[in-house]
Amino acid sequence: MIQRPATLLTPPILALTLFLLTGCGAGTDLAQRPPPGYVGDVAARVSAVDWAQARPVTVQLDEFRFQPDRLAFERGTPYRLTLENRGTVAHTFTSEGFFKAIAVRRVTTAQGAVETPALVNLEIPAGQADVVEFVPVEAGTYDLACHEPLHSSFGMTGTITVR
Ligand SMILES: [Cu+2]
Repeated sequence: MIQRPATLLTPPILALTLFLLTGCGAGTDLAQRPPPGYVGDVAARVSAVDWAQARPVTVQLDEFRFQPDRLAFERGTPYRLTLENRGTVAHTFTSEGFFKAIAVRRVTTAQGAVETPALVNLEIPAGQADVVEFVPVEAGTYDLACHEPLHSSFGMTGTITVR
């Protein structure tokens, strides 16, 4: 059966559009105990580096891209990663592989700071910024994506390399 263009205006599609615009994403999820597969000894790893030397990196998020969308980090170097949502809806910074490859010292959001969490997901509300202080541990190349509905299919993807 051939779908006519008029079906694009049916209520389910309108509901989906509202869902997209209001950004009902996965939400920020910071685990206080590392799930399986995450880096261990996080407290020891983050205390082994000089945070006064942390390198600042900023990624801007908007509809529908990460800028820059290719990130590279070096093992053993402390970073202070600022994720700025300059868009008009919530976006996530999600990379399961990368999150499992780093030791996180602290995540600071509008709700406050969380010490040594395991990152499961980061959702940044429109107009806000999260700051992630971390040390890369495992080398690899990891996929980055926004997990808000359909955003990755609109091109909101990237790559993170740890050397
Ligand atoms: Cu997004």
